[in-house]
Amino acid sequence: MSNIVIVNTNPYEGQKPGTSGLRKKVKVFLQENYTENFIQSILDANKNAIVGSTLVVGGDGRYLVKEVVDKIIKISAGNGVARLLIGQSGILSTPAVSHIIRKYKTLGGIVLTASHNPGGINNDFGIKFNCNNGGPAPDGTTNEIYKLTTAIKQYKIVPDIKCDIETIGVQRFKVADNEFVVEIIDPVKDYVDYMKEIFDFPKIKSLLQGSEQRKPFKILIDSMSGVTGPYVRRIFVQELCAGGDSVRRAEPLPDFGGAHPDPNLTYAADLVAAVQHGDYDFGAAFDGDGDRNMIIGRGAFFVTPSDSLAVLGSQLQHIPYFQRTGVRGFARSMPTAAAVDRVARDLGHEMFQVPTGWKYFGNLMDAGRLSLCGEESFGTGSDHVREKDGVWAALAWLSVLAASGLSVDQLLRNHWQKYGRNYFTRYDYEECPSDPCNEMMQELEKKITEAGFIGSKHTSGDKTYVVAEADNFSYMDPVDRSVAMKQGLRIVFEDGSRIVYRLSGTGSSGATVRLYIDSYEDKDVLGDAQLMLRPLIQLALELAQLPRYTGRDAPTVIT
Ligand code: VG1
Ligand code: CO
Repeated sequence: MSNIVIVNTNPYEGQKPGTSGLRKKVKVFLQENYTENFIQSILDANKNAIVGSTLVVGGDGRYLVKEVVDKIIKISAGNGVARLLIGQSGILSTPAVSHIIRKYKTLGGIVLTASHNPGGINNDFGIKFNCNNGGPAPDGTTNEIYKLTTAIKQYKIVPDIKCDIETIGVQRFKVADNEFVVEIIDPVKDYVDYMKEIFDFPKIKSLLQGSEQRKPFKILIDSMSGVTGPYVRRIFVQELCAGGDSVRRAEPLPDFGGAHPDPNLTYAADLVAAVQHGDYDFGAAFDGDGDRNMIIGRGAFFVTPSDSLAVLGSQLQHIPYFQRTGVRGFARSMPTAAAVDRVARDLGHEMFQVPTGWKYFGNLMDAGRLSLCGEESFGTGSDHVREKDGVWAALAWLSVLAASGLSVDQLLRNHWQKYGRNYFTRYDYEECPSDPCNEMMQELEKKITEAGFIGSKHTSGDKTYVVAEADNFSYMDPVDRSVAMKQGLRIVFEDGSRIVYRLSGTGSSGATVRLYIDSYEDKDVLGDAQLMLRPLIQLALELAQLPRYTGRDAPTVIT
């Protein structure tokens, strides 16, 4: 029998979860009791429900995941949790955690990831709590966790539990007089079974294999050394028989091979080059924890996440899951371009615009009002789980491609022909000094909310824009009526084009400024986004005096 030990501790400042959990440098988490404090606070936020509960635990394979899994086991045991479901070796993708919470009806789960941020001893780690709907904890819960971290005095731990997380199976421990069970599970199986229910695997397989009339459809899937490697191998290689050379970087590495596991044109440039110069019809990349996706077509034709959402929205009838459930509303985060809004209008679905962060979609899904949603930051997903889901998005695209018989770029061109095109770009200025960036946002907010700004005219290049609306975006959840304030500065012009400024809530040091630009064209749909948007970009930089405040004359990443 093992005993519970109560350890005295002191609060740490700054354990406030951001857009998606608590993200800090590994070395911050390594401070004495830092991680223990946060875990204890997560458990305490669940109050009495924690006693006798089941929790899911897993992470993206980055540096420190296994050590923190061990701490979670011991602290859970100390707090009366009855059972943990843990991915073998501590591996579970974020969407897989969401699915497992829902499938086994657990109280929630703890996800160990800093998502698309780099890993390794000198980089980032993260801890996130998901609730019993499988989704990231809403603001109310994360605020409660934060409050608890500011006052914590003790945590409860069972130090002498020795648990082998490398071997699948059930391990039973006696803690005080109760049984504590740890079940090490296959990280991939439940998720793959679910994907086979959602999609028509034989149909995707025959697309990939080709037929007498049609060449095989060649794909290249890049896991970026993140958590999706084992999922991708099982699904694309074993189930869909795509061939071993159709996956790359499919081994999860603690430091992601030194790369930035963020599927965009900058950090997944390798994949883009491979598809551009190789004989591939389709490429996809996923981030560290497997919730983001980037989709490209033959010749590395890039599909913006905003367009990806709109195209999928118009084609859901090809996916068996939606044939069964029907299609309810659509949603996007505020900075995401409004391409999907046009599809929703056309098909008669409800359309929602929420703040940045997947946690805002959960209530709408739980209320049965939302089927498909996405963010411009390479997040796409549906109500099959309560997280965005990279592998799901790739399978959704392959389903649509199989049904239509078209190429990725033909599909996009047809879509633009029908609905017009929302040109979109995002500029990221990563790890800038914080103070000037905060000041920039304050000054800009003042400027755009001053009397006279609405209606003002701004000339850039050969275009003149008239401001129709300007605010700091706020959102009231239509289900529980909770309000999220200050979610990004928006300037909307009379012609519908738009500039959005936000500070990132996922960075671990300094400030990351995000600038989002979009405009709509109904005829001129085949242009180059950077050229089409140039006058607006210029205007956006000037209005905020962004180069002056950030000290940068170019962004770190352009999407
Ligand atoms: C970013 C994205 C946001 C996304 C969040 C989590 O947040 O902009 O759309 O939901 O990351 O994604 P921010 O606050 O840095 O802009 V992930 O893949 O970290 O779970
Ligand atoms: Co992620």
